[in-house]
Amino acid sequence: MKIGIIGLPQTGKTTLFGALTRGTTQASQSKTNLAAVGVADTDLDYLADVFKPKKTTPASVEFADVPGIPSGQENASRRNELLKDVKNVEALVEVFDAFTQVPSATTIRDQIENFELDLALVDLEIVEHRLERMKKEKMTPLLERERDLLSGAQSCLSGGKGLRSLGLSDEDKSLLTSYAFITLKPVMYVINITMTDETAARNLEATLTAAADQLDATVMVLDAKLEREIAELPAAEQLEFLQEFGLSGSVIDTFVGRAYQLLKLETFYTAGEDECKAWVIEAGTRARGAAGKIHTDIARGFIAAEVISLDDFRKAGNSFKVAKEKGLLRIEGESYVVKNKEITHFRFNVSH
Ligand SMILES: Nc1nc2c(ncn2[C@@H]2O[C@H](COP(=O)(O)OP(=O)(O)O)[C@@H](O)[C@H]2O)c(=O)[nH]1
Ligand SMILES: [Mg+2]
Repeated sequence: MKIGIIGLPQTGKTTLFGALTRGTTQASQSKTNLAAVGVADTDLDYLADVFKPKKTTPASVEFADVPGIPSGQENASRRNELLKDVKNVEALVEVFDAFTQVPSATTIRDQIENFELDLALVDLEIVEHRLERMKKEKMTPLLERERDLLSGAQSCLSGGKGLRSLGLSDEDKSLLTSYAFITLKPVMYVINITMTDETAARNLEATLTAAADQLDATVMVLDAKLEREIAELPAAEQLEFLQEFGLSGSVIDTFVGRAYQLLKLETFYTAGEDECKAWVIEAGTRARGAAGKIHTDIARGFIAAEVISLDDFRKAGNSFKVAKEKGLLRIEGESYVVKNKEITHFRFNVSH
């Protein structure tokens, strides 16, 4: 599960990437940087507190920090080249410079519109190329449906709007999957400010969020430079630093959590003395599929899933034994749809 960090040059992408990786990665400005970042999770912390395992493994999201994407017609080929690196990402973080000037909601909205326009042109080229070729093809009902969708996409994109704004159904989106349209990917707009006043920043975020009337879009206002400085400090000095600036805390954990939500992912836990681990699944995954995340053998030899919600686990005094006695631990079959944040253990048998 990968998220691409993109934007114009010099907007703070690599600085944000540095904050995400706590400065542990030597980041390049000319090549795409990659790193997996753990998702902070108080429920996993809770389980680790109960079981005191040897190892605790959070869910993680991979971030790709792509070199700056230049604007303007003359840069079209460079833009296409760089955007190849985000073809295979599931969501985008688009970073905007709001630190060189005092940010206003209007100027930020203009920046977002201009950048989206550049991206829309990239998608438009793909759409027009395909529509042209389709003219020579023999039509089937499915191809006709696809052509109609592409025609709709063409008008949307020529109007300078991203495909997100069409609010396509999941079914229509899946017909378009192979095109990997950039403006159809869920997006988080990061407004990179110089943090002076937290309340003002949160207000700006609320204003921009209300204006982001598109589906699959969310807004976060943060100070990438400050976040990186905090991330690189030893834990003991972080609090002191924050107090000095009159700030309540880092927002990097919130950022990663919101990015995870953007991917529409869910989590189930396995918990024990050896390891407490958060496993990542797509919403709607069934028990056998979830088992396969752990090991293909467990999916193959699947017998049953023992499932309990975190709430019920707490009610049972953090004990699987008590939970079983109280009937709170459920036994589910392979087609059970695993719910977000359940503790799930699998019974399996692999005989050859
Ligand atoms: N004042 C200020 N400067 C920033 C901020 N974020 C990035 N910069 C500076 O802007 C320049 C470009 O940042 P960088 O992260 O390399 O941009 P990129 O080209 O988008 O990767 C660097 O000199 C950063 O120190 C910020 O939030 N505030
Ligand atoms: Mg960079």
